[in-house]
Amino acid sequence: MPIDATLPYDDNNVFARILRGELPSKTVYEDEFALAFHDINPQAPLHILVIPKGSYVSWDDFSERGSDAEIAGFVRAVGKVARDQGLVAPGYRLLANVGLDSHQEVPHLHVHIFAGKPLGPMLA
Ligand code: IU
Repeated sequence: MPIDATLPYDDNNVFARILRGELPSKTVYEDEFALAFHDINPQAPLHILVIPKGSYVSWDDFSERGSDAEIAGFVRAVGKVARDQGLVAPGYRLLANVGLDSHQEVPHLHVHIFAGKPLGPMLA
């Protein structure tokens, strides 16, 4: 079910539980600001999610309440994950869903990295 991105942060969402180590994830990168792991239901040959360590519902919430250090750290982490995975030359796609119409399902900000094949034109 898609979530309403205007609702308050839910501490029991699945990505909060991954961050607390209560649920496993196939981690590919971690630093002070971000955790990156393989999506459990990949939609491309390589499908990684990058999440901020802070408690933010969506890109909207993060861009409004996140500190400059958190935002810079998170953006740099997304770029580093892609570089570390060797994705810059072949290319990759970033996506962040926000709320109901986007069909955001997990109420903790996540940036999808899709890669591993020509992805074709963007579909709205
Ligand atoms: P969305 O942008 O909120 O629609 O994407 C949520 C993603 O989280 C989706 O690709 C799921 O496969 C993925 N996911 C996951 O990797 N691990 C989980 O435990 C759950 C969802 I629940």
